[in-house]
Amino acid sequence: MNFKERLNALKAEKEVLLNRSNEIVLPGNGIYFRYKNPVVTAGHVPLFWEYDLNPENNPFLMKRFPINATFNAGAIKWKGKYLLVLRVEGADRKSFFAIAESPDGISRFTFWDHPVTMPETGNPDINVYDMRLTAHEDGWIYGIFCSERKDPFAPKGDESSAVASAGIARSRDLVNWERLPDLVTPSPQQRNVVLHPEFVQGKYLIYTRPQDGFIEAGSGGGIGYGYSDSMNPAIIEKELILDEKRYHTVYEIKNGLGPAPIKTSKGWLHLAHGVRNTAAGLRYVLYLFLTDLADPTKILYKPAGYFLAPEGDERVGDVSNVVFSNGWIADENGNVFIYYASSDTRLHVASSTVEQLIDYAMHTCADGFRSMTSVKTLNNLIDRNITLQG
Ligand code: M1P
Repeated sequence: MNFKERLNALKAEKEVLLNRSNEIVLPGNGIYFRYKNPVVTAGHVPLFWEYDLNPENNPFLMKRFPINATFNAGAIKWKGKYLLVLRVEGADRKSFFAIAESPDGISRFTFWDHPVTMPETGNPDINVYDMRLTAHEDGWIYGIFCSERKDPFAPKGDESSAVASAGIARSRDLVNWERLPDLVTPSPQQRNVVLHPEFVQGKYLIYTRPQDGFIEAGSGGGIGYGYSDSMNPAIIEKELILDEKRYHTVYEIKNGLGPAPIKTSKGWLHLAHGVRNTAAGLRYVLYLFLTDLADPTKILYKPAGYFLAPEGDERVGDVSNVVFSNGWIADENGNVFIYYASSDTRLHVASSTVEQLIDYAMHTCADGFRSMTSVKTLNNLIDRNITLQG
């Protein structure tokens, strides 16, 4: 194939992928529906990102900037479109943010021409990822993300120890971003930091995930929170724990909040990820809980176990056995699109409604933390169903 023939073939292939519809997978579990196809993959990036399209510079039509993966996306409905701020990772392992939009939230996601140019602070980020978007009542759209830098105290020869902090930026149009100072907290490292959309007692409520080291949450007890008078700079003086890690649960090793919570008539819906250890390595699943409307730091309902776990092809990727979510969109009609990535490789959607998610949160049994309590819960259900059948 010559240059022109290959380019035409690549264009045709891209056209098919970008215009592909998506299909609900029936019958579902009553809580949400999965979809047949991932919504964004590395294949979705424009050809003019990966290739130099000038035959004089690139006679073999080689990829000059290969993209490795597109995953962990913040999400927002913006001017009638469903927008994702994806973590795009190049073959060089660096992540950056790029926006893809869709007319219906489940298919035809198309990247904007340019990725986000995120300004740096005086201490440049080495890697940025996992943006949580919050349209705050102060009028700004905030993007809080992980900023990773080399650990300045790493011993000579240690080229992997890193420090994770919460980078903060804000925008009014999602194109121009103002970078603010990184979040300051009592904990040495932070990841999975999320801004609550409303003021609480006149302050910014910020959910945190204190951690001792880059990978290990260590003594960081779970999903935390604190208050800041301002976002410029955002300073939390006292960090408290909202949802702690616990032995023999799906979040025994670590957990972290997903997207900003959704306000409902019954409370704030939260989606989070939990991590447990297995002989095959860490396993990441999603779980859900509901907090008090007046006091979003008080958990009212928390179903036992996971809400969504990796299935089928989702189990395999660059970091296998992982699902991760940092974006969801609640539509005006009550539909909810939950964007989750699988195995740090590609992004999927699941759809539900606020009504179903509240029902799930309020009427699914809480964890009894022992096999015996699980058996009691199951027997209770069986007996009620047998009675029903007469
Ligand atoms: O590889 C799984 C996930 O690991 C990290 O999440 P956490 O801080 O909870 O361990 C993040 O690097 C995330 O991007 C990644 O998906």
